[in-house]
Amino acid sequence: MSHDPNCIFCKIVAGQIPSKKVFEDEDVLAFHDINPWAPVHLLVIPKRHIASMADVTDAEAALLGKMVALGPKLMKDLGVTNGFRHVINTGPDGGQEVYHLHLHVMGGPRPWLKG
Ligand code: DGP
Repeated sequence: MSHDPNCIFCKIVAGQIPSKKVFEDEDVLAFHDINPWAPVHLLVIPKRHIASMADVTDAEAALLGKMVALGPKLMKDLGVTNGFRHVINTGPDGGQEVYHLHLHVMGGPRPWLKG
């Protein structure tokens, strides 16, 4: 399925729900997470509906690579110079809440980490 009308991130792709977009091309969209865990917290998603990493096929390897490689570029654009994290949550035990594949890219100082 390329678009799921019940999926919140498909609605963001379609412009039916607003988001703070930072990048878009024909394959992927990146926007600020509504509930950030870090000073800069982006979500990078495929435009077509893929429910989770458990649904990714070999044919989507290039798409995944594009999503991962976008993170560093966007962090640099947003002035994050001292490191960042990539996280993908998959399935109930992986803590996934939104079932449209998304890569969290989180950067900036983390006050809860001491030393
Ligand atoms: P996960 O637990 O990996 O499925 O994370 C889902 C993330 O999606 C969570 O950090 C909050 C974010 N999120 C949920 N709904 C919206 C929304 O409508 N807009 C934006 N920008 N982010 C959302």
